[in-house]
Amino acid sequence: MRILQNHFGDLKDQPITAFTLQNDQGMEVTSLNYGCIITKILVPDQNGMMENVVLGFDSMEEYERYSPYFGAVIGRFAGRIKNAEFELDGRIYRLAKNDHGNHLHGGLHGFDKVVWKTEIIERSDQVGLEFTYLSEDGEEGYPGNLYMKVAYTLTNENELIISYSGRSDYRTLLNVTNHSYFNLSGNLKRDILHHRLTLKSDQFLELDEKLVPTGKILAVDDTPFDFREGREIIDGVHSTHPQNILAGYGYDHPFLLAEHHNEEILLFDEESGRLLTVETDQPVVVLYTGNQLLNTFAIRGVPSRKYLGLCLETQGYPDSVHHPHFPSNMLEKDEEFHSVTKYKFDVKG
Ligand code: FUC
Repeated sequence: MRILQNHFGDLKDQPITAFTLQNDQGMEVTSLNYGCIITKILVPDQNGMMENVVLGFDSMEEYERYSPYFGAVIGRFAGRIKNAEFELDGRIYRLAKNDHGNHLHGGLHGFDKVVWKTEIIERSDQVGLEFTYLSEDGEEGYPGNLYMKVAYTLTNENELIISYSGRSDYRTLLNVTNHSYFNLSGNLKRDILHHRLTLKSDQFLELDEKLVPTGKILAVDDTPFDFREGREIIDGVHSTHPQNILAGYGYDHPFLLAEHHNEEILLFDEESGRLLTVETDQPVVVLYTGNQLLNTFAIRGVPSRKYLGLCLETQGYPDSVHHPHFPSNMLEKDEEFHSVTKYKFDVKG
């Protein structure tokens, strides 16, 4: 196993490095110290062909100009916060209104747009990176000096393990995720409409027309939101269910996970044979099927378009601070936040 380092570009005067983790099977994960962005994941198809299975760019300019959070770590708060404000200990905190009057993905300059300190970790059976960042009190409107750690670990079993930790010196909100857009066809040969998703989830959150949770928890039974036996993404695109239409013809929904670290999320592309298994301790996975992907740029030569990738954002409940019946994303002073999501790549004939 090994780790390679290359100069990727510059953010103003700061050099940005691309770190490539390689395991003994030839799997590779490349990520940047900018936003902890995963730019590439190379894994074999059923014929042993190594290809990239995530959306990403080869230059800083493209990330800065076009990226809708491709591969980045999202924080301090993944998803939307209604009206971009919340009350905590009698004080109103105002955040950036960067999404139709609401707050999205930590604001204008979230974890996805900052430079993280990086340390390399090399062990006999795994290689990894540890990213750290101090988000200062008041950054993007949030209280507390928040010390964050994100670790990416690659094993010889073709697993990428992402672990997040955080600690604040003041009560605050924290909800983090990774925003990789997967496309298992390999090098974006096809869109994701025929990817088959299986979820251990009986319920999902209803959204309003601005994609903020209404507070209602809906049952998946007899809807295109029932992935328990597996179904292709295209079902939600052709669906007349108002929730699919409102999401932009597809999915942009938080699913409540009924199990954890037990094959709760499976994504399969039959043509390549690639299977991705995601396991997490987070309560929710947001399935976003790239309904808002613009066609104004190209991704490594492939024109960007709707449904070219899909995100499986393991996280806490969006807008939880306005819904007392949702599990809270409050991080108490000096409390240690810790969470792990594992992405395992296999092939299936
Ligand atoms: C996802 C979605 C949003 C948004 C963004 C780029 O997390 O929930 O609707 O488009 O990513």
